Amino acid sequence: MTRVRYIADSMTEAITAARRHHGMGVRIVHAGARRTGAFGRALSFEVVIEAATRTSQARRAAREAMARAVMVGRLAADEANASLAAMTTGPACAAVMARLGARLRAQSLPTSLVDHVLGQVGAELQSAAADEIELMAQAAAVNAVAALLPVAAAHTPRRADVAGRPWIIAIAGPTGVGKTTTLAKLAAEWRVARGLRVGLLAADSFRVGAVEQLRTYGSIIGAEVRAANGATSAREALAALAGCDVVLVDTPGRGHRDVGRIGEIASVLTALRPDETYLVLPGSASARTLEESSDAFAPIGATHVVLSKLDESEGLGALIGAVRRGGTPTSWFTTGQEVPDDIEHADAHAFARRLLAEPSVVETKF
Ligand SMILES: Nc1nc2c(ncn2[C@@H]2O[C@H](COP(=O)(O)OP(=O)(O)OP(=O)(O)O)[C@@H](O)[C@H]2O)c(=O)[nH]1
Ligand SMILES: [Mg+2]
Repeated sequence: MTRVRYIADSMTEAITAARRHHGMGVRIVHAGARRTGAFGRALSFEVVIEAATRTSQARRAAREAMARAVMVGRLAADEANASLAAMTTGPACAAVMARLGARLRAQSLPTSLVDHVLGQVGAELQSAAADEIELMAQAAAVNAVAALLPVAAAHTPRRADVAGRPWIIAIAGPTGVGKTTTLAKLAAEWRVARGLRVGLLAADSFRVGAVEQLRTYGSIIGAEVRAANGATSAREALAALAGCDVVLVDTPGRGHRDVGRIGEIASVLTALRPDETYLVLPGSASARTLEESSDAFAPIGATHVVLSKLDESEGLGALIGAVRRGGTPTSWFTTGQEVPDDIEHADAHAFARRLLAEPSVVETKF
């Protein structure tokens, strides 16, 4: 007996997916809410069903019948194999593959990666019986897409992380991608929920509104805020925040063609020597812009990528292309404007399910 877990944004969605794959009479053995998201504040819903192994039984019975037929000489072995293959491929399979290909292309996944995913899914379907095709294709597609996104957890700052020195995280990227909002989400969680001493450093005090935005967050959260302009004053501002456990450095947004000013950010970061540098890439940008941004921001030496605005994206595949091009792993996803809730630890399978718009099969057997 196989158990299958469905996780979705609503209970209805999870049950609908289970019924679609296993029929209306599916037996639900567990249903409930689970806490997800980076800080456990988001909710998702799961149902665990007992998958009647009708499918596997039918397949086994067919195999046995054919084996018996071969034994009694009514069918030659190759005819038996052909019959079995006909059960596992055919129009249902082609339709599922066509739909999958269209979805991947619509999500702007680079063509070579679309072919790769279809190849992987096709290989999995070789062993699928007709009524298993959809379920197996979904699980295989989620796994294949997930394997394309490099993910690595960022460091979680702690009190007095490095004796006498705060843990320093710089956040950089194109204009308006959600750098300051991401910084505020992290700062709020670390200050309010974990009680860390958090410092915020605005690395561009000339830009109208930028320091004010940070000061507003700082006063709500209870974080000390300093502003600087240029490498020397940034070092001084950092020295003033030496008593903090973690310092988050906000940098001004730069267009990806503004090579000179990206260089200025890189030299401020060189002076600050952050422990980690996050590059923020938004799901709302085109594939071309994302790739150009990934190239243009190479000088900042990012250690982690934040994929922002996933809730607004219609081309999540383009983000995979950009991350693979830059070669820096993804650590965070942001999924809305709410501070601090709309941020999650990067999870390649969650990303793949979002890209494939699947209510998702997380585990197929347990
Ligand atoms: N939908 C959505 N909006 C977001 C997300 N993150 C940030 N935003 C919104 O995007 C807008 C710009 O956010 P900021 O954090 O100011 O962006 P920024 O990169 O700091 O901008 P600059 O400093 O001007 O380059 C704001 O309206 C945010 O509320 C997200 O994950 N999803
Ligand atoms: Mg900003």
